Amino acid sequence: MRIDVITIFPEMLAGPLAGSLLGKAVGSGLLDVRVHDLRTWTDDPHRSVDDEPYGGGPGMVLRPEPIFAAVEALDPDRGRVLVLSPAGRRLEQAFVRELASEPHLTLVSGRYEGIDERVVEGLPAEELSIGDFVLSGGEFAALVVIDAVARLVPGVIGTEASHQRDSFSEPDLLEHPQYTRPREFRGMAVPEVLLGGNHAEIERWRRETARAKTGRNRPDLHGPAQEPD
Ligand code: JFT
Repeated sequence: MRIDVITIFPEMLAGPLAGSLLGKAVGSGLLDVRVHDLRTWTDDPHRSVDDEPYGGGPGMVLRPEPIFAAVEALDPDRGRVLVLSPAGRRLEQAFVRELASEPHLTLVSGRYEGIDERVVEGLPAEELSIGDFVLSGGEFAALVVIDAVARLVPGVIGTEASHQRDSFSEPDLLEHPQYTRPREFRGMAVPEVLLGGNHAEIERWRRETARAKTGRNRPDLHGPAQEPD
C-alpha cells in the first residue's frame, strides 16, 4: 500500500515512521509512505503557504494553490485524498478498515487555523478527524491514521489472530485485562484462573472481565448480545 503525506513539517513524521511496527512495514516494502514538504510547491520567493482569513479573525489559513499543486504533482492515480481536520468525519475502526483496503491514499496535513475550504471542494478531498479533541495541527492525526491503517495491511502484523481479538474488532466490547510475570507484584496476584490450563474457564473469565471493564470505562458501548451460560 502507498501513502503520500503533504505537510509543512515533514520532520514531525520522520521519527515515528522509522520506529517500531511502522518502520518495519516501511522497511519491508509492504508499506510505501512518502512525505512531501508543502513548501516545495510555493511559487513566491518567501515560500509562503498561508495567508490571512477572509472575513477577519485570528491566525492564518493555508492557501489553496500550493496544496493543489502538491496533490496534482503526485501520481494522477493518487487514491482517496484525505484532509485532516477537527471538522472531519470521525475515524473509527470501520473507517480504518475501509481505508486499509485501498491501494493508495493521500493525506493532507495542515496547521494554523485550517485549510482553505476550496481544497476539500475542488480536489476533491474528504475531511477526516481522529477524534473529538483539539490538536494544533494535522501531523499527529496523520500519524494516527497511518498507524491504524498500516497494521491492517496483510503481513504487517504477524498473525491474523492478533487483530481478531482487538477492541473494536468485536465492535462493542473492550479487551480483557492482560497479565505477565511475575505471579505476584507488590502484593497484587495474577488471577488464579489464568495460571491453570482450563481454556474454557479462561475464556469465560476473559469475557466477563471484558464486559465489566466495558461497562465501567465505556458505558456508551452496549456490549455484545449476552449469551446464556
Ligand atoms: C487540527 C485536528 C484533528 C484531526 C488539522 C489544521 C489546523 C488546528 C486547529 C484546531 C482547532 C480548530 C484548527 C488542525 C486538526 C483533531 C487537524 C488541523 N488545525 N481549527 N485537531 N483535532 N482531532 N484530525 Cl489544518
